Amino acid sequence: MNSKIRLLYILAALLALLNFAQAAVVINEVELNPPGDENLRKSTFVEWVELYNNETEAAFIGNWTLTAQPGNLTLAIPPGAAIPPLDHYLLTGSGGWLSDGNQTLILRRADGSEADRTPPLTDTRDDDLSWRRYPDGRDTDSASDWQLMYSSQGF
Ligand SMILES: [Ca+2]
Ligand SMILES: [Ca+2]
Ligand SMILES: [Ca+2]
Repeated sequence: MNSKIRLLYILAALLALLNFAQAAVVINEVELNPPGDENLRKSTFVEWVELYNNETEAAFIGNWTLTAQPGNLTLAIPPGAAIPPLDHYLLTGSGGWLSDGNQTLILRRADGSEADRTPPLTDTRDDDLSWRRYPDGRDTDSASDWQLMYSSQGF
C-alpha cells in the first residue's frame, strides 16, 4: 500500500472513532410541559426526556447522568442500563423536575465527559407538543435540529 493511501485509511479510521465518541447517544426528545399540572403535589403528570442511540450497536449508558440547567438537579441512569441499536430510552423524574422555560439538559457519560446537550428549550403550551430532534437522532450541533412537534414518547 502506498503511504498516501495508508494515511487516508488512518484518517478515515480516526474520523469513525471521533464520530462514535461524539454522536452515539443523544438527547432526542424533551417534554417540559406535559398536558395537566405536573407541579401539583403527587401529580400524575410528569416531564420526561428521551435518549436515542444513533449507532447500529447497543449503547451502554449505566451510571450516565442527566443534568438540568438552570437548577442543579441531576438524574442518574441505573448501572447496567443499555439502549438497543437505533432505539430509545426514557427518563422521568417526579412531577415538576423540569422547568417550562429556558431549560438546558446535559447528558454526561459515566466518566463525567459530556455526551450531548440541548439548546435552551421553552414549552409554555400545556399540551402534547414536545421538543424533538427531527428526524430521530439528527445532530448537526444546530438549534434547527430541534422542532416543537407532537410527542412520540419512547419511540
Ligand atoms: Ca403541564
Ligand atoms: Ca408539551
Ligand atoms: Ca420520540
